Amino acid sequence: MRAYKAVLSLCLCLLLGCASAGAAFTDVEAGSWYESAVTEMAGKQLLTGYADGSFRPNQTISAAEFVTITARTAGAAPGQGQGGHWAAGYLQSALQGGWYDWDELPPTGETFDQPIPRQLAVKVLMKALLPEVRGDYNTESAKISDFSQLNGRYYEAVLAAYACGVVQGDANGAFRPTSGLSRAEACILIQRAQALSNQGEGPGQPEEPTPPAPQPPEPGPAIRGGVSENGWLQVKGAQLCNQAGQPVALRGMSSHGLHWFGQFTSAQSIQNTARYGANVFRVAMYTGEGGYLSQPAQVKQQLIAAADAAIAQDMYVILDWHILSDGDPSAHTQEAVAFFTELAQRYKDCPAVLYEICNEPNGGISWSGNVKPYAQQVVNAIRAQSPKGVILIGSPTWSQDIHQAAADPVAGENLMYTLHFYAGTHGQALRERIDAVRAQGLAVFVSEWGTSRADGNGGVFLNESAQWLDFLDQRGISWCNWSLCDKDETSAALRPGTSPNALWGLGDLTESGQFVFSRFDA
Ligand code: DCB
Repeated sequence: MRAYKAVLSLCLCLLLGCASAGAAFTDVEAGSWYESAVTEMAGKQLLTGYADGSFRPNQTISAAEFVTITARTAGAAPGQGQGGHWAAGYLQSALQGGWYDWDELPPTGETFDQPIPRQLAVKVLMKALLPEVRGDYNTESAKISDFSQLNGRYYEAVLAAYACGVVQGDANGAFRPTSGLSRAEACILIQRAQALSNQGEGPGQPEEPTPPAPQPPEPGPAIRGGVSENGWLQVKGAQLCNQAGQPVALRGMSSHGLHWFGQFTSAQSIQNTARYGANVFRVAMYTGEGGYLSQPAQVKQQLIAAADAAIAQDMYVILDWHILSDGDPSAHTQEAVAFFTELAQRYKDCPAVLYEICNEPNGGISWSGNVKPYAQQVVNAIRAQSPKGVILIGSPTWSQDIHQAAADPVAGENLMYTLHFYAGTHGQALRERIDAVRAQGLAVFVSEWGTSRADGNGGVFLNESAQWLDFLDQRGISWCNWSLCDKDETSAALRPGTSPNALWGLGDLTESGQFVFSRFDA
């Protein structure tokens, strides 16, 4: 059970060169931002994992779990709960202690197993551990970019939590009061509150309270649908599914050309994208245009570094053989076979990796004469190393001719076909084509789309883009947006001059970037 997690941690350890496993849970990575909090709290028996030995750090924490861990941390005794829920006793004592009100978590229990909203979690935490702390309205509310979303009954607790440093904003200064929080995030918050609460009680307390030590940036929302949650992907009929066979949709960014804008595949840039909710990153490695075919060793190293940075963020990652000016993939079959053999060997045990074998075939070529024979050879080469990694296959006319692939598909399992669109150029006709091929059982993955025209510029076409994304969301179709770079073109997500090595606020995102980043968590 959950063998893929052991495989993942092994794979991460190999990739990241970890010295030791270091954690008691099967899925708490040594050296992760939450490892010490989780391990320390488990050591004090404030929390336990699941029966299978996992902790599930990225899973959203329920009200029952959050209140129970907080109550144990505060040393509260369980009361007489009703209804037989495992946490009813602690919930009852929390209610009696005034940590929350009856209507926030009715004792009848119907919401005990629901995600606890962040504003309520912070109220419970502050009431339980730091009831005396207060924050100044003007000073603290100015730190919270979405303060207007906060329900007034949580002002006092949230302002206090900001004032003493228990809570810091996410990458764009937002608190997201009504969202949930992950189990790992909850541990960090509870641990910080406990540390401050112990300081307050300690003997010889200095007159001036010591300001909280500088903290690493607040982790963003748990990546919904990351690798630790979904494991190996599999294609069932027209639908991408997780290891357990449930439908899953990946949403994220494509890099621009690695050899031009490789700086935006840095660990910080990828982490920034993950913090806004993306669970997939596409590494676009141009083959022509001075890319891989001209400088293979260097560009391949860049691709591996980018892939490993995405894997470290619990993201899926697409290795994209980005043909464009070299429109006929079969012109470089040997190079592609050698490249994918090596990469599939490297990542054969890593459930995070997807292979995109020909970005956009174009020019005077055909599906059955050029693209399919190429695809069959590369698929066979990957399968010789990686029995089940998902493979994405392009089609003529810049990966729009999926109907030709549907009529004559490549042999093999876990194969998907890419459909690329640009909202300023492509619309209803391509959407209808997607529905038609899905009805024939073809699995479609939108591995590249833009809010611009097909040339990467013009617009920005946000209404058309929203129509497209609604269409994809309704069908559970995965997508990557073109592109994560600061080039002065409308499809770029970042404003010119954005640092690849700093946190990004909304002001760093272009009009396109703001729209796209708001749609990862559809
Ligand atoms: C695709 C390519 C991608 C290209 C975008 C936007 O091409 F996969 O590499 O990106 O769509 O055109 C653009 C960059 C520019 C760069 C240029 C050349 O945004 O900064 O200068 O690549 O490297 C498509 C997609 C669709 C169509 C045409 C192209 N179409 N195309 O439907 O006509 O001509 O590149």
